[in-house]
Amino acid sequence: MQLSWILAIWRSSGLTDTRLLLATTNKGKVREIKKLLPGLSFKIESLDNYPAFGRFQEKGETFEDNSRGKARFYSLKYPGIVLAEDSGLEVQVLGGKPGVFSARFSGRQATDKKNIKKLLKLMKNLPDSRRQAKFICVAAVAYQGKILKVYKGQLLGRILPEPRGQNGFGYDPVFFYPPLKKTLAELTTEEKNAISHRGRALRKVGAYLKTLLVEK
Ligand code: ITT
Repeated sequence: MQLSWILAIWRSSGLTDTRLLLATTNKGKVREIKKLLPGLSFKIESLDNYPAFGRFQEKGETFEDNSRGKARFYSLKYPGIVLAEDSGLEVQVLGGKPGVFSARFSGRQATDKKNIKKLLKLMKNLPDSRRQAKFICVAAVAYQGKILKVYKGQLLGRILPEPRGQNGFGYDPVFFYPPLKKTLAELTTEEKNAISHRGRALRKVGAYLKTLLVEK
C-alpha cells in the first residue's frame, strides 16, 4: 500500500493513541525532546525498551544523511512512527569540525569531558573574534522505512576558553550564547529548548505530528 494511503487512512481513523519511538541513545537528547513534544497523544517510547533493534552505525557525511539513516533503520523494525535526530557542533576556525563526529571527537572511548578538552586544546589562545561556532540539529520522522519529514534547526554562539555551568550535556558548558550572556549549561532545559537548534527543529516536528493524529 502506498504511504500516502496509509497516512490518509490513519488520519481519517481518528486514532488517539499510537506509538512514537525516540530513536536515540543519548539521555540528554531524550530529556530535551520529551519536553519539546507536549500534549501529543502518542505513547512515547525509547530505544531502552527495544534492545533487540541493535545500533545504527552512523557513516554519513552530513547530519541529514545520518538523521535520515537512523530514522529509516529503526522504522523498519518498529511498528509506529520513528523520530531520530543527528546533531553536532561546527566550529568555524576548525573548518566545521567536529561536525558529524561531535559525539566521538576524542576517539572510541569519547566522553563529553574528553571531547571538550580536545576542543579547548585546539582553540587555545584564540581571541573571541575567532571562536564562533554553531550547533546544528536535523530531525527526521519515518514510518515503515519511509522518510515522512525532515526538519532543521541551528544555534549560533561562541566557544569559551573554560567550561561554565552544570546543566545540559555534550559541549553545553563551553557553548556561550551571547544574547543571554550564558553558556547552554547555565540554562534550564526549558530555557535551552526555547532557543536551541533542537528546540527549533523539534517544534516543527511537533506541529507535523499533530497533523497525523486527531487529538483527544
Ligand atoms: P544518538 O545517535 O543515539 O542520537 P549521539 O549522542 O551519538 O546519540 P549524535 O550522533 O547526533 O548523537 O551526536 C551528537 C553529539 O553532538 C552529542 O553527543 C554532543 O557531543 C553534540 N551535541 C549535539 N547537540 C548538543 C547539545 O544540545 N548540547 C551539547 N552538545 C550537543
